[in-house]
Amino acid sequence: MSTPYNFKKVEPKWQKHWAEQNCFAAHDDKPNKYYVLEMLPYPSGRLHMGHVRNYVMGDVVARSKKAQGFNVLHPFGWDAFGLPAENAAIQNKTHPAKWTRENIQTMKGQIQSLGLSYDWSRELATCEPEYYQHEQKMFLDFLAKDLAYRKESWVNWDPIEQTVLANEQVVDGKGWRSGVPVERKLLSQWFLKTTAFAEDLLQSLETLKDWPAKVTTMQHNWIGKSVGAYIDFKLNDSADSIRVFTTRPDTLFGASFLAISPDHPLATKLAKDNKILQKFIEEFKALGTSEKSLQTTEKKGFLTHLKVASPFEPDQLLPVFVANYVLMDYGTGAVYGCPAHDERDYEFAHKYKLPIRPVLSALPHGEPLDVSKEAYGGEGFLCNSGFLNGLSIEAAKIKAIDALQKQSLGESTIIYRLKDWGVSRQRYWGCPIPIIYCDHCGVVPVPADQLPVTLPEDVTFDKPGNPLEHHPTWKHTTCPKCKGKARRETDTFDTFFESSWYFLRYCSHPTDKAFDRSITESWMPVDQYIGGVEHAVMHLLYSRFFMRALSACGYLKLDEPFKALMTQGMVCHETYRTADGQWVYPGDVVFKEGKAYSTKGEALKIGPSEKMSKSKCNVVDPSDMLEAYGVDTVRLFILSDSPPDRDFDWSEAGLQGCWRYVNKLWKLLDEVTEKYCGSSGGQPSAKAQAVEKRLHQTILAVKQDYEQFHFNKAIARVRELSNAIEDLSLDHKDDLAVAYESLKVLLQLIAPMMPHLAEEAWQSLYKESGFIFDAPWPKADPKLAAEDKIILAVQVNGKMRGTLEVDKGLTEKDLLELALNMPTVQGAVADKSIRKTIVIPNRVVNIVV
Ligand code: ANZ
Ligand code: ZN
Repeated sequence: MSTPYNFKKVEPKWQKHWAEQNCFAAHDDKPNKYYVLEMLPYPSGRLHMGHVRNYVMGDVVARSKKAQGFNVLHPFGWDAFGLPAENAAIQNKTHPAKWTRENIQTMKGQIQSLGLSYDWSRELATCEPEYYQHEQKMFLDFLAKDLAYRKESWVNWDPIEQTVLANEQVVDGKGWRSGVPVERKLLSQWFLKTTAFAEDLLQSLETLKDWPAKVTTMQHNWIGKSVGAYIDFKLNDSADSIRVFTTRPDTLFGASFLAISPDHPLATKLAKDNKILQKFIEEFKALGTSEKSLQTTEKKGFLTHLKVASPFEPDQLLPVFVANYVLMDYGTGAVYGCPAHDERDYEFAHKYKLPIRPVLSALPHGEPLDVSKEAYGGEGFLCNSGFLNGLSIEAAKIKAIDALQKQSLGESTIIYRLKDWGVSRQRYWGCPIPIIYCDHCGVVPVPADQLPVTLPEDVTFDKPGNPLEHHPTWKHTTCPKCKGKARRETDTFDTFFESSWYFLRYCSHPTDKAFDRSITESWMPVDQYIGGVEHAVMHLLYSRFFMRALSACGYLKLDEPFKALMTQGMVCHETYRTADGQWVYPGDVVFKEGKAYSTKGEALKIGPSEKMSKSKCNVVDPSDMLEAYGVDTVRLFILSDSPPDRDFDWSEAGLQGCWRYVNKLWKLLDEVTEKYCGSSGGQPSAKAQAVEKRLHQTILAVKQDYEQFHFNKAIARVRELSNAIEDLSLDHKDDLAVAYESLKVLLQLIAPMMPHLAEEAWQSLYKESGFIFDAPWPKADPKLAAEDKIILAVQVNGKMRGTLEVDKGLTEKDLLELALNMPTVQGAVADKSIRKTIVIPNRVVNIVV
């Protein structure tokens, strides 16, 4: 009697055993280390399918490495600080800490039900002082090494919320929650000096061979190296000059104006006694700080009374504008405009009727290019440019810079688009910045022996702004230096601070320091990191910066935190809408003859598959699926459909297909193991021998599939193999033996993906005493795996005339004879004489007549 697969019993059973036996503990003291990590989640309170996909992939890597004998570190933790907890506090009147800790408990339960092979003894939550105290120390060390500093900077300020908004939180110039126009405000903020490592962060991208090219390209562009020059334009009415940054010093003879940013100190100075300029600057400030909003708004300028001399033609006086397209925090906040060869300058020059002078021609000493319709930004040779005439752009750049340097009017330089990282947030639910302000001593870091600076628990959220600021006592303290009255910094760190080093603490988590250097160095770098491509720049770049900064402070010696990176695609689902546009959840849709209806019978419109999101109701709750189908079916489905880096379409039909397979496989296992009563030592049928061959080929291929994240291919191969086994006659004693042995190996191959079913079959059906992942990984016999037939192309005079399937190892003479026997070949050769034959082993026989 066969027993149906009862996932409701089997899955919790093995999860319990694995946990009790501490199966997934990583061993600091053992060799053969392998570190696999998924990006740590924010504890929002509910697990979604994106999480499931991410963690299941990581688990397959971890389990397959463990089964192959590696000492695997696979930890888990929570990115527990952040704004949603504060919003929840305001809405539901719960404390952020309580809300966060409860969410962690719920989500942990959900994650554990997925049967993931985590070493839970290393779990961490970034909101706990035992974690964040160490980053306060890191900050002090960064300060001492000049890798952290304070400066005034422009921020998006929400006047209602009384807080700084990130660019993404400004929607159409308004605060995302308050809906009132955002102001630009100059605020004193703490920065980490990411730019100190700009060149290294850029160059080292070359070493990240196992990162997706799209991610390294994004970092490359984000760092944005520009080679160019600073040029000083002398003011005609004073000894001062205005310094600009340009990448095109070759076009200097085409300059027709100078433009400075509305945030430029000179603009501020001029605005002091100019109401119109004041208004111009205010309008600009209303734009917000995002680069995008600055690029898309119409270019506008304010003409000042100032004039500057063109460096190579001092008699040429150029007007100076304050222009809204010049950013203060790039280069020097000032540019010279060359309308003929720069699009933005062209638009500006048209508007303000400024000269457009082409200085490039197609050929050396040729006619100037036509710029009557648009700017020309391409290659060419200099003209209208005095001593630069006839030179290529590259040669002219060098010569121009040389001349500028000689006259002390400029110098060559390299600048980066990368900015220092502003880490101050006016928030409660974050790590307090360990700084004290004293009227006598100024800015005083909290001494290391007074750390941690912990968050007060008794805070209220009834007023806008930062609760730490409103707290009656917390910010009042004494100055560590003069012991006088002083104030604490009430800003907290950007939460990317926590996620920049958490992977170090998983390796070792002493109480007195962030991590134990030698243990952490023995695990790092992370061998395989897995997460969303949305972190291509911020998180992944900040982490790379942190390794360099921590190395500079003597914490460890390491540049790159993540050796290999895999960015998984999104989980998508069709959308459903009623005639009046209401979204409908997939669970409330009934299908009849391919058409969708609501449970009330209303016809629905089926929309394309899109990323699962609550706003479109196209989400499927993992808990419902686990409840209905069990973990292994969900795992199998989420791995089987598409390559991991692509988007994945969730469908009930696909899931049911996997459900049927799980049951079919179990039935086969059950039957084979029940019937099997030892091998008779006889000869298996040809069919069974073919199964053996396929088995060895599958062993070889699946190992590679795991290495290359081709889980979908691995599943397809295993399914083919099990189909072939199912096809054998179990009444044939020797074939039954083949089925028995092959299925056992198949279990090992599929165990990383379907761990519960595999474990149950291994121990309950095959009566093995150890865990399946502790058994030696199956080895393929290359001789058995090798195909003994090969297929050759047969050509006459290079033209394809057919193929030959032949045994391996035939001689050239044999092959030729076989080829000449082919009717198509005989037709092509006819009565011509054979002049030459070319045989490329295992590939081609070519007959030349
Ligand atoms: C003169 C010029 C002539 C320029 C020409 C371009 C073409 P990337 O490659 O991004 O570094 N620029 C410099 N600082 C700026 C700022 N703060 N805000 C807006 N634009 C700024 O671009 C460098 C070019 O962007 C610089 O070279 C400058 O315009 C402009 F035919 O100088 B160029
Ligand atoms: Zn003091």
